[in-house]
Parts: sequence; C-alpha cells; structure tokens
Amino acid sequence: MKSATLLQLLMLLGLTIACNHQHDGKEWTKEEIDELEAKWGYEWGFEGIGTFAHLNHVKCLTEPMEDFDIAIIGAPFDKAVTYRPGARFGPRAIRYASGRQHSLRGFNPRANINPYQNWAKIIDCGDIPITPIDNNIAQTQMTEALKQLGKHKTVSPLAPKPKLVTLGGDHSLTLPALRALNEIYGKTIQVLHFDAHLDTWNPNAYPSYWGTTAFNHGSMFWLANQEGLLSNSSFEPSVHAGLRTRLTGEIDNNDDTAQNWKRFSADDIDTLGTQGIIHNIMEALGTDNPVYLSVDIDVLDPAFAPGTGTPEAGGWSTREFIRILRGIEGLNLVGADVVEVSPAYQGGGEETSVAAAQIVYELITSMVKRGLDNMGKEGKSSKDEL
Ligand SMILES: [Mn+2]
Repeated sequence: MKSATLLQLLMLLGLTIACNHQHDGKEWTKEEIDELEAKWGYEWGFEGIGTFAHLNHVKCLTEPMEDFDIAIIGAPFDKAVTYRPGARFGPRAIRYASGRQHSLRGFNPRANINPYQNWAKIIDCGDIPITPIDNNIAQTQMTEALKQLGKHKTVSPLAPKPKLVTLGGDHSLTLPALRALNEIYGKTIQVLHFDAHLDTWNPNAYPSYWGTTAFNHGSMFWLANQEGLLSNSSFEPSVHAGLRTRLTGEIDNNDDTAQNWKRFSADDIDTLGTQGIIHNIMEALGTDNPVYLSVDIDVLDPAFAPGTGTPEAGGWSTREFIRILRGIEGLNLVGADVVEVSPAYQGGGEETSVAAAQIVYELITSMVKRGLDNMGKEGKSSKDEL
C-alpha cells in the first residue's frame, strides 16, 4: 500500500509540473487574467481581508527577496505601558479603519498625487511576531525585524532604501526603530515626536525601590540618547510637538534639553497657529537631514482620540494635526510610526483608528511626493538622498 501511495504522489507531482499554467487543460492568457482582475479585483471599503488600504500583503520577514519602496508593518506589543494596556490591538484596528483608503480613489488633493498609484511600490508586510511574555525578547524581536526589513531592496531608483511605516503597539517600539535606522544609515538620526508626553524620562524617575525597567513607553528616548542613537549636535536637535503633560518639575524639561530636544507645547497652536508650528518644526529640522517621525496618537485631544493608553486633556484636534502634517511634507523622512492606538477605549465610530489611518496616509503621501520633488530638482540625484 505504501508504494502505491508513493506512486500516486509521484504521478500527482508530474501532473502539477506539466500543468504549471493550465487548469483542466485550459491555458489562461494574460488578457483573460486581466479581465478577471477587472471583473473581481475590486474591494469595497468594507470588504477584503484587512490589509492597510487594501494593499497587497506579503509576510516580508519570511520573504527576503520581496522588494518594496514603502511598507506598512505592524508591531502589536503593549507590555511596556504604564497606564491602560491594549495597544497590541492597534495594528488591526488601524488597518480596519483604513478600509476606505483605496488605490482607485487615493488621490490626495493637497499633494496633487495618488500615493498608491505613483512611483513607489507600497505593500503591507503584516505584523512582527512579538512575544507578550518577555520584554527583553520582545525588544530584540522588534529590533531585529526592523533591521531586516530596512535592508530589503527597493524597486524604484527614487528610493535608495525602503521606508517603513510602523503601526503600534505602544511607544517603546520607537527605540528598536531607531536602533535599526542607526545601523542601516550608519549615522545618528533626528526625531520629530508628536506626543502629549516627553518620553525622555530617566527610568529612575519612576518608583524604583524594586529596580528599574528602562525599556518602557516613557523612557525610550532617554535610552536612545544613552545609546547615542540621536544626534547630539545643537544644529541637529530632535523636536517634540503637542506637549501638555504634568511633570515631576522643571527638572524634566532641563533633562530633555540636555538630551538635545526642542519643545513645542499644545498651547503654542493658540499663539502661533498651525503655520507657526509648521515653520518652527521645519526651521529646527530642515529638509536635508534624515528624520524619523513618531506619532503618539495621544497628541490628539481625548475628544478626538480617546482610544489610547495615556490620554491627556487639552490636545490638538485631528484637523489641526493633519494640517500640521501636511505642512511638513518637505522633511526627509526615513521612517515613521503611529503608536499607542488602543482600540478598546475608542468609540463605536472608530474615531481614533480613523485618525491614525489618515495620519499614515498623509505620511505615505509626503514620502512619495518627496521622491517626485527630488527627481525634479536639478543636480540632485536620488543617490544624494539618505
Ligand atoms: Mn509617547
């Protein structure tokens, strides 16, 4: 019986090889496949298996030959939070809320492009498998995954290196992201950080009788500074915007300044307006240096984004924040994250994840537009671009 089974298997294998492009003896032409695509390829906003903006899904971590220019990657991890847990469900919620983003109607009027139908190959790489049990293993997994993904080849010469947009997860993931960028670019990076909180806190500022855990969602920039991942030149500061949290005292701001950060508060929008905030950010970061952009969704007021781990009253509206993001499209973004979306605390209308999905869309738009703008600049090739 065994040999009969083996024979059957061999026959089946032979058949499979012989019928590579056939099925039931029929050869499918490219035109016929194209027709099927036209007939059945579309997904309405509420359809599909839930990738970001209906993008093609590839498990890039197990497909090292997959080339891309921009990729979405989820980091469903929330074991480094200090208040409400639940951000491990953020990537799923943001993808779900991105359902009405589609390449067919993805034109962004503010930038005059459809980022999903332009030069960049954009895919959804799925999630990094991160253990919810051991934070040391978790940070190693995130670091290694982001290093590996950042070394994939690109498709377009407009993108010398691939750009990752990571969906959190809690904010601790920014540390693995900065470690990966530091290795990939071989230099320090400036950060633009939208958040209600500083996140440069010395871990000893937390109750520490029983020991300290430096890897947490309020100390990752302190650790990044300790590890020398951020530029320490006063000409290349990192920038916080949207700050409004309570502090230990002025010492927190002094520590933050010593770590080479500039601060813009949520209140600044009342005196400066969105244009003033944009101007100050661009003046601090410029358009040439590589910048990593990290968006903690709690930069928005809890009225607009209650689905988050550490809400603080008195933040920006979704419209104000998106206006600011649109205004800083000239930055040289080398990667970005949108973190701390914790969908259990959002309303049935998904306002928090809808805002997060729009933020991702605006960032992708800016990355694609930047590639086009560089192409148009005389004497500047993509090789000059980090
Ligand atoms: Mn944060």
